[in-house]
Amino acid sequence: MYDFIGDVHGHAERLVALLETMGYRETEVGYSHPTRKAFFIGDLIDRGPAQVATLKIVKAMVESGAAHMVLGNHEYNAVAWVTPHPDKPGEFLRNHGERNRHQHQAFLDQVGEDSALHQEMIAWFKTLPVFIETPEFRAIHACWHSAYIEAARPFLDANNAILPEAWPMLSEKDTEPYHIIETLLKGTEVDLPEGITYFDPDGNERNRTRTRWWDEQATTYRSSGMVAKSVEHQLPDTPIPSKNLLSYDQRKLLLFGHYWMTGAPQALNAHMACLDYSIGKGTPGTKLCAYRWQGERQILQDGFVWVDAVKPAKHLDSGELIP
Ligand SMILES: [Mn+2]
Repeated sequence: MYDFIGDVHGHAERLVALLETMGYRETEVGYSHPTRKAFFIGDLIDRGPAQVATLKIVKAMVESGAAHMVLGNHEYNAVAWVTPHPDKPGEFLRNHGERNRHQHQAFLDQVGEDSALHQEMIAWFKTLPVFIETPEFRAIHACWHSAYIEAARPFLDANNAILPEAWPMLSEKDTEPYHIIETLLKGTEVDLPEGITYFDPDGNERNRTRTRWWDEQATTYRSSGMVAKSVEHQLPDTPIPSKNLLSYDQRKLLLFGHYWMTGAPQALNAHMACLDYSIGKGTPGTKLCAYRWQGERQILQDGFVWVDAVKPAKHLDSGELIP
């Protein structure tokens, strides 16, 4: 049985707290549980304070057989960042512009850009599967849609890891392969109707929005669009063309991450749970969340466990009771 763990984003100390809460203990080959396995849903890196420690914990668990992991968009981007563009000398599959560097700088600083450790982690990221499916469940970082899963298969090896020769194709913007991997690892986006734009809270004018692809009731730009509450009213409350709406077939449990959920962890519906509770922000109220699966065919509220991003001033690890 598996304990699915959401996006960690470099919060190693909180990861250890979560693992210990769930009964995992450190052994000479890393953390493990006597009867269960951990299952990381991607995005170990970027943003947080202890990304190398996070990688070392999880990589040891995967290598010892104590855990599985699927590729997150941040690990995908990390590989594309270091992979030379085959046709453009001096360039990389992910461009090194200001915005991309800013998003990745904490990782580069912590791991040491081009260090042996950096290369070791990149080599490991390349082995991670894009998705894992068993007879009972499916796991992917951002979005499961059967047609996209099938379309991705020619780019994947027998373990569902990206084939070495497929990386350049998947990174070529405005192509079908790029759209496929973007959807699986980064989720869905939709263009607003012709001529319609909105301004995000930073004042940037935008003509696209991410969508809540898992919510079958959300069929308009406003109800499905993922924008800050304060600007939601700018989105038209008109239907999104059905060809742009993805839906999940609900045939198996689906565990994913990526979406910066807030509040108390809970199922999205009977078969779907997003386990990213925004620890990447590291602010009070954000959480590192897991779902402890016991073989059930529907998501149970009792299955959610979590630790807060911000460690309480006093806690019970030492056995000391708070008066
Ligand atoms: Mn993500």
